[in-house]
Amino acid sequence: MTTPHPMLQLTTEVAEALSSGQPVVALESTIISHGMPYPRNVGMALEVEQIIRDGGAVPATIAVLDGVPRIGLTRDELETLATHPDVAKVSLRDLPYVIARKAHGATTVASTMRLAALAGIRVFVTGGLGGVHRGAETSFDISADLTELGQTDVAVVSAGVKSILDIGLTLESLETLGVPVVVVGSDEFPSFYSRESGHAAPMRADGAEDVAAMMWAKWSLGLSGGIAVTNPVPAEDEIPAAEIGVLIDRALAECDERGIHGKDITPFLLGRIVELSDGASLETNIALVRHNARLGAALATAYQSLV
Ligand code: PSU
Ligand code: MN
Repeated sequence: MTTPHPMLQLTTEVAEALSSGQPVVALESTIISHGMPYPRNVGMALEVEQIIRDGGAVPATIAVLDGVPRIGLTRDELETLATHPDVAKVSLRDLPYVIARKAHGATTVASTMRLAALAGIRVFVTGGLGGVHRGAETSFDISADLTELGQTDVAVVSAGVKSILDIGLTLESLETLGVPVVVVGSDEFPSFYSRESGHAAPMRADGAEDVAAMMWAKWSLGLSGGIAVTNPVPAEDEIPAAEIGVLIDRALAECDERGIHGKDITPFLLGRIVELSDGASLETNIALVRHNARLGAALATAYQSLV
């Protein structure tokens, strides 16, 4: 077992689970503070923790509170993240700033991965990954989620990459970075709201044991970096790609018109897509996070039995 970094504060439950070799699943907090409206965000956060417990693992939601990187949060702390107006979106580059200023921060996939790894957690569940934005050839807007996947040893369960991003370029980047992208139970890479993206699955696995065996093989060989474990949204919850595509294009055009850029792009687009879809995209988002939590608990359990 890795000794957690002394600057982290773990809950007793998470610390005991890690030291006794029980499965632990990390969860991010940007999805709570900047990814969904209140009160659905806090409802989702609590529900996902319960799904992970029901799956036999211990949940560890990660955030920075008063400048302290926290691994595992109380219900009140989740509520704070969901409602507090001054919770910054914290990617990898922002960690030193929020820690030094003793501020609150909601961690993205990139920073959650790094803090999870520093705690000794190998499985992390989220909704969607960041990636290469459309137009990145001029904007250079490429999420630090990708470079982090290239270097930090955590398996990240997501429902793929939204078509607010350039899915093809995101897959190319992940290949360059040496990141295995494995789709569970499908031959097509999904696009978050939909099971389809028009891109083939780079690799396919059929269940948590298959993915756990890849984690073991990668890290036993000393191949550092993450694994993008992609879990397509269940068919009954998906929004057809063509239907959501129209709304995504409209939200992207508005983003341009308003001159929104940098770290504000993803939260703006997510919020607008919820409005434009009359809330349907939020229901799909919550359903796919639940589905990912079930897989994450099974994956942490399967991996723990190999190490
Ligand atoms: N995609 C979603 N929901 C989210 C995010 C992405 O469907 O909440 C968040 C995640 O925290 C992800 C971050 O790591 O946005 C990526 O932001 P950026 O593109 O600024 O790196
Ligand atoms: Mn960006």
